[in-house]
Amino acid sequence: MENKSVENKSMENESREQKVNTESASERLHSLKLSYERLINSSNSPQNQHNGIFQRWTKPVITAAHVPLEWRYDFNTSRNPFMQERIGVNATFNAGAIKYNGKYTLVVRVEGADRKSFFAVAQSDSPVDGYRFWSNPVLMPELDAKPDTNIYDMRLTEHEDGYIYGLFCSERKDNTRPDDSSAAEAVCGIARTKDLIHWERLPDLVTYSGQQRNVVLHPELVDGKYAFYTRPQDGFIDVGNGGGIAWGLADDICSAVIHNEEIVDNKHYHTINELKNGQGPTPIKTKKGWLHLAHGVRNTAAGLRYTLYLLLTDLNEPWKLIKKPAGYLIAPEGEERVGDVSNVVFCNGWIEDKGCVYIYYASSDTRLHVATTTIEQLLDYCLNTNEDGLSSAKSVNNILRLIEANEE
Ligand code: M1P
Repeated sequence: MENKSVENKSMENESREQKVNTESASERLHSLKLSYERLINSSNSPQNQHNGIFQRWTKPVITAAHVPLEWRYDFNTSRNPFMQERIGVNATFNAGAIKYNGKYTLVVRVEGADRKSFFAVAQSDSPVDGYRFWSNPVLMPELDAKPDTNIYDMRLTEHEDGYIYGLFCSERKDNTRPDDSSAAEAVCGIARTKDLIHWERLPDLVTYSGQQRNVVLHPELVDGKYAFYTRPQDGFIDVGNGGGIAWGLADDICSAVIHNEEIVDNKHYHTINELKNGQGPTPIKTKKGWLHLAHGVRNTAAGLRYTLYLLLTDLNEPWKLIKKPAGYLIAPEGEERVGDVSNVVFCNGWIEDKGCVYIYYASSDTRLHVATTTIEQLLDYCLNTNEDGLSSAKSVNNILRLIEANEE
């Protein structure tokens, strides 16, 4: 009797499992599609607390879950009876940004579960939510002689020559160290487009200062030349004796060579960019100078910490630093602190639109957020925040002066 009931139970379970399995493929697909649309259509809202300089928004604007289901699932239920994810996406972060055809447009770094990054365009009518990826990711043309292993972190520049340029990091195995399987070299890849669909790949930037990451094209010609923000560095991760955000000119964008790199903003002992720094997005032209967003990196017992900071450079001589507020503008906070590479905020895209500024920053190499501000607020911050006095005593003096002023 007991045996019979055990047998019945197991038959019941079996038939339930079969039902679950046959139903689940189509049901799962249906519910995946519903939750995907719910995610894309969900609205965002600003955080209540802010510092008067910028405002964070509550939800990330793009996450791995925003990547279209068609890129990840085989929708055919007989080929995919469990409706398994066939191609995994690990993260969506570090996006270039422009307003294109009236839409807020991001060229997102999508990183697969296989650790390969690629670019994909996501657009919205709203700067803060509703981002939807175009139907296909970008198939970036490769250079015949030097195919990329991994490409990432595109900076978009709408150049006065009429093209939209995408400068990005192209990473390849460092063949001078064949025995070290993690030895890599980073160079600046250059591509241009008019529609963000068809990309013309140009030769990689040539510099004579080691490896290059975080290279950005200035939007205007300077003395008839293409101007770049670079970051000379000795190794793939370590900048070594190099480092600092630099400036260099190239005669021709179709075979860009920079002979001299002049430092615009150096790394400095006991600051947020003690270890290294790098230009973020393309600078924004304002009445008071060029506004730059950059990242600064310092080492800690818990690993590297990446924060974002602002700079103002001269309107006519953009390589000359005129203001640099002390410390960071944005540091990783709350959930932003956790991810694939924790304690990181990174930004390579912002959009200025009628005086408003949308800062698309990624957290911990995992997801993309937005913070909102205005040109007026950012200039006020740049022009009226103390510069780093480089000692505790100078920092305390700044506080004492503020207390005194408040007593007047
Ligand atoms: O992991 C944090 C960042 O590290 C690199 O930036 P940098 O060259 O300044 O060290 C980049 O790989 C960047 O993509 C990444 O977010």
